[in-house]
Amino acid sequence: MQIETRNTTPYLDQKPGTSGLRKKVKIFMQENYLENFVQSVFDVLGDVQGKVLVLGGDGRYFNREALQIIIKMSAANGVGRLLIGKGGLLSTPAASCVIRKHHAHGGFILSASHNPGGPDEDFGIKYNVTNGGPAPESFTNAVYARSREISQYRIGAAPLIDLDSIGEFQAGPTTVQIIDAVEDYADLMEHLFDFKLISQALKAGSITLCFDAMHAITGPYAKRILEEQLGAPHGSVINGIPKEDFGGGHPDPNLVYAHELAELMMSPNAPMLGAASDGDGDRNMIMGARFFVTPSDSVAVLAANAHLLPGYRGGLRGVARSMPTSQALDRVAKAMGIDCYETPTGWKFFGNLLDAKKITLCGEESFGTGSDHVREKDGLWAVLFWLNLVAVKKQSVAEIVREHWKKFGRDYYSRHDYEGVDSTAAEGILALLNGQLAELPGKTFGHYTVEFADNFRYVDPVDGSVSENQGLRIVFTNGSRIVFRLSGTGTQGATVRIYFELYERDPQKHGQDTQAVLKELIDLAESLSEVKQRSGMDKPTVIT
Ligand code: G16
Repeated sequence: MQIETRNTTPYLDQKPGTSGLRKKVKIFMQENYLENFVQSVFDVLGDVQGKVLVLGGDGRYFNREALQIIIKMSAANGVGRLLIGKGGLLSTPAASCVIRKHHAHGGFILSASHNPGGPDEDFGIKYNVTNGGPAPESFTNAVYARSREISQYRIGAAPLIDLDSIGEFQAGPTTVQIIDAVEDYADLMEHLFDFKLISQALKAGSITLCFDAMHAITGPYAKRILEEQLGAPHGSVINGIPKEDFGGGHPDPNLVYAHELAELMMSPNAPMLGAASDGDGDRNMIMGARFFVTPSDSVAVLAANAHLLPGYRGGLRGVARSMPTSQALDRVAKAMGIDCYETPTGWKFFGNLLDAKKITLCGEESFGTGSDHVREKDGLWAVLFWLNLVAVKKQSVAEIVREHWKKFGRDYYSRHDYEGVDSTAAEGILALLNGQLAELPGKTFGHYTVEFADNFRYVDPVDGSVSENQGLRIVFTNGSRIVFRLSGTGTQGATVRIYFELYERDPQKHGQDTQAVLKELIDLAESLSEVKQRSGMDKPTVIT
């Protein structure tokens, strides 16, 4: 195979965000744009001679073309073996699973997650390291620095690889192995959950299920595991064929974008469990019949009940949540006598805690839940966890959550997003708030007195690394909170996220409307931040 070293000029905008580099497809299709980023990763990795890398993506537009480029560049950079999911597909948690199981050096995951796909939409790429998790900030910062000075990249003249045939091919020094995208992941799930019990309940009809794959990557995984292995009736998985443009939809599993499922679950014909996953399969939304489980509650319920499931019978070492996620998990941890860590937003921050065996389970408000089985959040895993729980407890989803609130109290929780805000205006909103933080403690607004207000700073308890500017939080004396931050995953303008939380111990008050309960905090946040005037929007674009 002939190896070519091509000259290139740097792009200055290749800074990875919360989870890898995400941009419009058209940006990625610019000359050498993808090549520059991939070579920057190889340059930071150093010697990859003979090493194993995993490759796969969520199947969105440009996935296949990008994979062929990365295969040629891997060969030119001396990679020993590439493991690639059939069809170029691997869900993000499955990629993490394959990296770990096959002791790979790392892997490239091609996805812009929950962002829409298609020629005018989004594409993304991220590198995961040996533990199967997203590369830490030190690595992504080094890649960014490299991308700003890159002058050459290496590419091999390898023929196009048939991504749709399982088997081995040679691309110069690199063996390219096309693997079943689902198998390793499905094996792992079988070890964590009581497949026999779930299967009996599904076949007997004592549990009914609808899983919305949103035309994205989890279709093949859900069909194989839920329908073929566990015996859920055919049709339990809807929108199960991955499409390059996700059927024109927005593959984000929340009440707004997963509306087909949400409508079914709110109808009289609702099955017992409704669930959806996102573009790359790492997010999940859980619903019961006419009942929505907030992601913050979901991780708390899972932690409180983990001991009932085969993979977690030994108990939990500790748990973790991202800072804006509600404190429902902290209450469970306290009752169990285990540590609960508070990390910045971004799954990468859980990796060290999992590797150091400080935690077993973790979750985020952004529809992410996971455990030490892989180093990514895992959508289908969460669905199987809930299925197993419903089968063991023989209760509905709503009953399980209400019982949980009765025991621990309820954290009313909501996130308001203002999407597509002019970047300067969005930064102005955060700057305005930042300037007020020092004066807020001790001030009273209606029913709320500020206990403290700060710009969240994280010191990793494992390696001591420091992450600054991770969101502004205003914490009140009654434990309520308002958190403000800018999203790190958008590709157009800025997204201002405002998170609200109010704790209610009294079970008599657990049945109220969330937005109504949070109204005073919402009004306060809007007035302190001037978000409406400065964004020019009279309401949030998405409320979850
Ligand atoms: C990514 C990260 C998550 C994060 C989410 C939202 O998820 O892995 O840890 O919570 O983005 O981040 P932001 O609030 O900055 O937009 P995904 O599913 O997009 O890969």
